[in-house]
Amino acid sequence: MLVFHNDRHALHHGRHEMFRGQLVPCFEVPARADYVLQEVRSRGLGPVQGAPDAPLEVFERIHAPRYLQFLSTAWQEWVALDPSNAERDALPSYWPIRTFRSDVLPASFPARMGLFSYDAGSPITAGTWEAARQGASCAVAGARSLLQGERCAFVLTRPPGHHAGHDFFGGYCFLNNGAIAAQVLRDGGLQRVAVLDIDYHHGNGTQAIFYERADVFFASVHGDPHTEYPYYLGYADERGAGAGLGCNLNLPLPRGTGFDRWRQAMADALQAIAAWRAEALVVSLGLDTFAGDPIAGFTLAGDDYLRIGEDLAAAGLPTLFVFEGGYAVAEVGVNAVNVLEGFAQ
Ligand code: SP5
Ligand code: ZN
Repeated sequence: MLVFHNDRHALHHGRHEMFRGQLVPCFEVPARADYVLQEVRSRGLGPVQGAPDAPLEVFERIHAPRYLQFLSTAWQEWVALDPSNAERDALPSYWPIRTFRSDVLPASFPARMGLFSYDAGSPITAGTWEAARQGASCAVAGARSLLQGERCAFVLTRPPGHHAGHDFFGGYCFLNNGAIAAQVLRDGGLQRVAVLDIDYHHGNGTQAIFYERADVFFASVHGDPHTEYPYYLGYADERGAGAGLGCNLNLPLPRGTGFDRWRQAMADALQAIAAWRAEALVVSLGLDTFAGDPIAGFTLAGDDYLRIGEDLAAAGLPTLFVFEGGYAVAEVGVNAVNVLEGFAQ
């Protein structure tokens, strides 16, 4: 399996996120991707390559130009507020929720931080833009490899992507790598592309991006948002809108769910994707469904990830895997490569 590795991922290295009124060390750390790369290499999954910088126009197929402009200069603006800010990550403090305007673009940098985000857990650091841009370029390259006839490829990048929307960051995500890949597949000539999100957390960004579209099907198996992040999206009654009605499938499961029930939910999602006649599959591959994950609540075991890979292979579609969450750092490499090896065998 081809592996597209973001060799600039460590430039995004958040120090703290807000949790219960305190700044706590970030869960989404560079070591996550390093463990996955180490496991890819030691098990000989396939050749590891980088990717050429994709032009911003490719990202603008998914993200708003003014959002990309903001991200590209956010760190410089943060430091310009006060030179001592260079020692701290940038986090938002204000958000324009109901009754505020979201069409304005305040000159104030903190005001724009809130305009373009939805939580206080996703710090912007000196290298966030560089890392995110290179990761999205890997997603573009991975999608193009499928267009050229590869059966499967793996985009090994962080920061993750599935919580990032058309014009917002959150959930440790800045550019929606999976959505960008799906769009590259569409623009490369495929008519019907499915995104299957198996991260513990609902992929609210991806869902929102494609919610009114009939050409990209979004299916997600995740912790029930009644109790689990991101709380405000991911319910079973969200089925798409307008032309996209029927092209969105959410399968929320209660905290504590084990592999048998989880596996049946993924089978249901794959069944819907097959019935919809998808031509290619993008898998948002989160490993935070693992029993040992520090911020999630399912109870999957290491070997279960081999079965997941086998089940995905049985769907018989060209498949692009995109790395998302998974915070049991020492195990995330084995679990990720179990899926990929299960698929490739
Ligand atoms: C890509 C991805 O998996 N993003 C997840 C973002 C979750 N952010 C909220 C984390 C809530 C932390 N709860 C900590 C419980 C510690 N015992
Ligand atoms: Zn997650």
